[in-house]
Amino acid sequence: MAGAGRKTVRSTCPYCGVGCGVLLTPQPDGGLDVRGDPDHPANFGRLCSKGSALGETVGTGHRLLTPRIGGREVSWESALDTVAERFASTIAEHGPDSVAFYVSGQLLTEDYYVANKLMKGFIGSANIDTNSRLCMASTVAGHKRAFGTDTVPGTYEDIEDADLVVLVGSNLAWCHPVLYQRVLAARKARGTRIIVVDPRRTASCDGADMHLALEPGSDVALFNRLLAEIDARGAVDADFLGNTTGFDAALEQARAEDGTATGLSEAQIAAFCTEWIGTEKTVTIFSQGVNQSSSGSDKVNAILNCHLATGRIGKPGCGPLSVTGQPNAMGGREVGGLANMLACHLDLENADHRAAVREFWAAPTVPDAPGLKAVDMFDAVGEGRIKALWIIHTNPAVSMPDADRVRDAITGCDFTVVSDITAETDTARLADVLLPASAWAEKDGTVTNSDRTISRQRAALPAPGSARPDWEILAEVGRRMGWQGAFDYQSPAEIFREYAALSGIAGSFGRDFDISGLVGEDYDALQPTRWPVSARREGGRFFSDGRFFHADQKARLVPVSWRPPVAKTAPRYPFRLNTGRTRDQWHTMTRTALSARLSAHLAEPFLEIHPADAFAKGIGSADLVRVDSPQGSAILRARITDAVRPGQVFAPMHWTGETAPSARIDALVAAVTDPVSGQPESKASVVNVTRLNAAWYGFAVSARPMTPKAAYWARSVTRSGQRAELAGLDTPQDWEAEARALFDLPTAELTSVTGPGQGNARLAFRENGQLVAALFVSSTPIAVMRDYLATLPDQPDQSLLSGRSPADVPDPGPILCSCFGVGVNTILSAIEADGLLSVEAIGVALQAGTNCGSCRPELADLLASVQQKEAAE
Ligand SMILES: Nc1nc2c(c(=O)[nH]1)N[C@H]1C(S)=C(S)[C@@H](COP(=O)(O)OP(=O)(O)OC[C@H]3O[C@@H](n4cnc5c(=O)[nH]c(N)nc54)[C@H](O)[C@@H]3O)O[C@H]1N2
Ligand SMILES: Nc1nc2c(c(=O)[nH]1)N[C@H]1C(S)=C(S)[C@@H](COP(=O)(O)OP(=O)(O)OC[C@H]3O[C@@H](n4cnc5c(=O)[nH]c(N)nc54)[C@H](O)[C@@H]3O)O[C@H]1N2
Ligand code: SF4
Ligand SMILES: [Mo]
Repeated sequence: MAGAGRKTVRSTCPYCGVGCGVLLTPQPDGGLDVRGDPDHPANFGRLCSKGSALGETVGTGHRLLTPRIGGREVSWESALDTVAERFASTIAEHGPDSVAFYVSGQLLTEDYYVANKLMKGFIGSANIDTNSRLCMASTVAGHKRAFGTDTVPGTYEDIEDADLVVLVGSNLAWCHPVLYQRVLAARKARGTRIIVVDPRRTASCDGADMHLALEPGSDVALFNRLLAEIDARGAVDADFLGNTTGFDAALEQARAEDGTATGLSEAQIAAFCTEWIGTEKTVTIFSQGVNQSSSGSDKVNAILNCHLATGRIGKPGCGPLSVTGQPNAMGGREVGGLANMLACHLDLENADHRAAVREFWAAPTVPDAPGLKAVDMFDAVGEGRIKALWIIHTNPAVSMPDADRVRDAITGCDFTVVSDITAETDTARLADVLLPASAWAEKDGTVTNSDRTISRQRAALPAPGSARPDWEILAEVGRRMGWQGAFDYQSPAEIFREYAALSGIAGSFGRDFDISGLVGEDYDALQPTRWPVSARREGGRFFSDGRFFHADQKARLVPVSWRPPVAKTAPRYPFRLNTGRTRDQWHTMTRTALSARLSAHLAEPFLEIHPADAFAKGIGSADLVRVDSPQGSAILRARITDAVRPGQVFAPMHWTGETAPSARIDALVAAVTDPVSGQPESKASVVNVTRLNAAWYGFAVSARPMTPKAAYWARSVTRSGQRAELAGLDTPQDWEAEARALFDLPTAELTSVTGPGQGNARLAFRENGQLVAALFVSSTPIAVMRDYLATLPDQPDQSLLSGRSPADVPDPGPILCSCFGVGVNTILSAIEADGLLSVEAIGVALQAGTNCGSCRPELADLLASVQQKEAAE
């Protein structure tokens, strides 16, 4: 509870683009109490598992506290001078295009604004790109082609008014959980139907009426069929078509295809078209299954074409809705964070726009050509064309495609600066200069969520050490490079006001993004506000007047045709590799992996593979597999499941050199991009999968951090320390020496049981009589009660060496409900023993699923599997 006298601060969750409001109350012990803000229009008090666990991630143990040069701690003066001097001398010698910034959709708008102003206005290059290139670029390109600007037409409220929600390439249940809860609430209130279009069966399918497991990359073929059917069934809105051009060409192109590329049956396609065409109030939500594709922009336009042809846009309860990934992915688009945009949705290629921005900034120059997009930028770094690089709030050595090559490029760069909150990331370890940034709970600014709502982020905790907010670090460097006046900011409020004023100029050019109405607003008290906010208009939906942002005010239907993914499967690489997210981890895990609760959901990197493929490859259920692509290889745990189709495999994107070095999945992803947006095809690489012939498998728990060195390892935190999965290709001669090195326990007291073979051993270490670490090894994948053991040393340890829980402590199994720590085994036995028939009944009996609700789809799945099993018996 909020401590007496402690001030509660209203802020925003720093994870996904739903943009939930949070109430933050600092605790006497330095911790933070985090609640959902009941008054925030995105979540009305709800939080998902990640938001609920935010309080567990604000510790300072892992934080970078002081600037470093070459690994040595230095003063801010020295670090900032070095950065400014090196950038200035590189520019003097090699020109402005020899430097680059690579930034992030998690930066606050004010940070982003300063970075963009520094690069585009003062350094005079457009070489600033962002991880949003890997995320939202195809949507931006699709929106601009169709609407003339990057405008999200609808709002979250449209979901509540919809009769049909189509999720295309979106695992909303895991990636935008609070929005998914809003979809489910609509379903309960008005019977809204849900269709999921995804090659893989996901948690979002559990509540769905229809799941179309289309061929990877074939969305254009599906929506082209839909467009042809819309016409054939007389569903075109002829009046609305008057607000558009390009219908005939788009239709002709659509008709040239028959939908076979989707791999779906005629009956499935017909059923989909009937639902879609027959339901006026349809919202099509799309995300990375659409964007992260070599035909991503075309996929976006194929969807927009159908909404434009039926006039289902700009009206309550219908429209296309691209859900943004990062908390400020939308703000980054507004502020011009991409290499081919100017601030406030102004166009870099437009001379009038450039002149206006230049005058407003009193800038020496504004480049007239787009800068390098992410993949090209790191190519240029690798080739030595970029000689000074500043990476802010992103971890490209893990998250970029062809990640080993990107890692090598950064390593080889003459001068790399990294701003991060921790030194323990794959990218930060490569920096020449490392700058400590304040984290979300320590800084002030604004973010924009998926439905254009701008919310304040407010500081609730002091920044540890000498960490400083990103905008301030950037402004310091700008001043040191000689532009005192332009970067003389004292507060984020000042930056926001300047930005809002610039947007007024954009508004006068007829651009959509205009928040000039907020110039005089009290920044500290700013309430969640949906843009635009100007004398011309406020909030609401766009396009209800049928007017768009092309010069003729008409929208464009864009003729598109299906193209398969660029990488082709072949006998050497017979599987299609899909990648994405899990429920409780955020990207490269630098924050979510600090929470024992979140880490318990899926504690290891894995590869989903179909049972038939696993059988054919001789892969058993707990086996490790080696995954090879033309770019790189990985070792992952096999998860045999028919959620993926034969010939396809899926792996999460989260694990890193810090958490599981053999599982950096982007090392396997080819750096092919969409020709229009430059967005990488992160979901359609080709790989081979083989069973890993490990000599030994291990499981370790320790009260302290471990330093594993095996061919395969994955570590995660537990309530009382760390746990790790291990496997090696050669059996060590001396298990005791191995274990002492792993645990860094040279002298602790040892109890050990060594099995008959070299590959079997159980070792437990004590200090002062207290159990501090244990290692279990076996020549086959081992079945120990991991979740029980992970509670060490909280638990009595008499049965530790047996690897089983004592009779009176049942093994809860893998944790499903992270809020209340309820495991699969506990739920299964309650379902069976108490005859629970619904997710609600499980909630009443065990509390599972009753807080954030993120695990409700998995609970439903578990119930269904028990019911199926019972039906079969
Ligand atoms: N828990 C969690 N939530 C997050 C994040 C996180 O890291 N963790 N990250 C946030 C960010 S930045 C983003 S961008 C969003 C992403 O949110 P989502 O896009 O929902 O997440 P992904 O898992 O990347 O991909 C979505 C789905 O696309 C499917 N897919 C793959 N290929 C195709 C295809 O060709 N067609 C179609 N139709 N589908 C395909 C995949 O099987 C996958 O289920 O999530 C945000 N929310
Ligand atoms: N294979 C595959 N690859 C993908 C994707 C995929 O689906 N599949 N998805 C792509 C997408 S959509 C995205 S958005 C990217 C995400 O990929 P990244 O952006 O690389 O991942 P994050 O872990 O979010 O990195 C954020 C970094 O910022 C640091 N940080 C946290 N707070 C602050 C702060 O306040 N200031 C500063 N300066 N640093 C801070 C964190 O410690 C962390 O190192 O991954 C992309 N890569
Ligand atoms: S849905 Fe979850 S991760 Fe996304 S903003 Fe809300 S609480 Fe944060
Ligand atoms: Mo993203």
